[in-house]
Amino acid sequence: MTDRNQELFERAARVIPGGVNSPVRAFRAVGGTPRFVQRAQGAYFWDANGKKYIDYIGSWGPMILGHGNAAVLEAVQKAALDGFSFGAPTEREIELAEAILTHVPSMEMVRLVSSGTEAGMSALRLARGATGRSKIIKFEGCYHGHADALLVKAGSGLATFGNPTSAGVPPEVVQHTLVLEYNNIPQLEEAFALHGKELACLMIEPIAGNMNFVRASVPFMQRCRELCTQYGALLVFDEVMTGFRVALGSAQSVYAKSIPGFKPDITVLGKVIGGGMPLAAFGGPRAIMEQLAPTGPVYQAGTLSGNPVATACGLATLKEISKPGFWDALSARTRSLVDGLSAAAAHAGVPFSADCQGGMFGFFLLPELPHNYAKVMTSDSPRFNRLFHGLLDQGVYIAPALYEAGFVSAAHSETDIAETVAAAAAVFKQL
Ligand code: KE4
Repeated sequence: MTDRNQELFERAARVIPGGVNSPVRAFRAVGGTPRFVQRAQGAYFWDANGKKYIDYIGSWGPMILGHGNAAVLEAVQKAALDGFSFGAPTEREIELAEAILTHVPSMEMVRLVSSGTEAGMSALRLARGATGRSKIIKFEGCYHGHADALLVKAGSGLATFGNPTSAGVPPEVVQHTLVLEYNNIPQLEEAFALHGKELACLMIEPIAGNMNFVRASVPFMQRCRELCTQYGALLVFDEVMTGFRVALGSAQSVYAKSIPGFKPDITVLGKVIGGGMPLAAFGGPRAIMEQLAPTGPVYQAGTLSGNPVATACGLATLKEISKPGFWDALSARTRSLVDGLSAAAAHAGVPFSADCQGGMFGFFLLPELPHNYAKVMTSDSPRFNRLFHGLLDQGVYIAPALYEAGFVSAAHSETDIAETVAAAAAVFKQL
């Protein structure tokens, strides 16, 4: 039988670099042929051969309600009939902004944009504009979109500034970016002692979903907050992935439970707030946000910012996830998956550690949860790839890379979880 995924992949590669519009989709890390999605519904999608998969990517986070949620679909269809895009303000942008601010009290104002990269890039420019400083801190293993200044890997050591991770990024663009080790408090303190007064911001993924699933420890996060305050740098929370995904109040509400009064200065959001449509945002206190054009000197703009169809999708999504009981049910479902996988791995004698929060999870073929990038990368990559393909063959679709997180939606049933665990148990036995 002809494999339509393979046919489409070969055809795509003739006209689109690598056959994909975002590199991780090409299966380069795991090998094999990407599955071309024909359609999706609820917790599932069907590929070009008509094969059904239980979907644990959900567009890398946005599809928290599952695919084709009826209320969201109705809102999008209605909005589309009223017009696709105006380049002029609409009431629904206000409604979405108000909904976001309701659940993220650290923000008094928010600017809507079209992608997480755009939001992170703009937040960085805002932090630099608001402080008049150029230097920034990011952490190895955290990804904040592909803006030049953030495509940086660790330098040769502490206090040496980063080197570009991508061709096309001039060294002078990353000369102000200091890359530190996640969860390393002594190194953080040393960096602030050396550069604190020149730092515009520290940008961090509070739960690093781009290292699969690594939490910033509470003491580490507390020191990030204290040192930013002490030196006048802004704490920028990149919650593109964790925002409205790990909790209704996002990851910052999880840290506020352990650190009384905890708030970042700027928050970057995306994914869930667009419900699968191109929409992201960044926000913070009024005094910072009013530095943005047209009220302030920091320029930022976008043709499709606050797009009327995307805001309808996002607003309907936020409305659904704000309903009573939503988070208890989603968290329980995710926990059920993680516990089931852990038990299956233990039964098969496979080293395994996992963690989850709300509708986001991660697991490692390591006996203990790693706490930084170097540890994550000690994972047995070939073994992960065999697990990935073993699951894929059984119709379970997890991230095609060991450093990516996984996502459960409200549409995933306990039956889906049981089928997933059974599929994993079969693969663990021969891993
Ligand atoms: P986008 O520009 O892809 O919308 O967002 C960039 C971004 C920013 N910050 C964080 C914490 C993110 O996770 C992302 C994007 N996440 C990846 C998944 N690791 C998107 C998938 C992809 O690149 O295709």
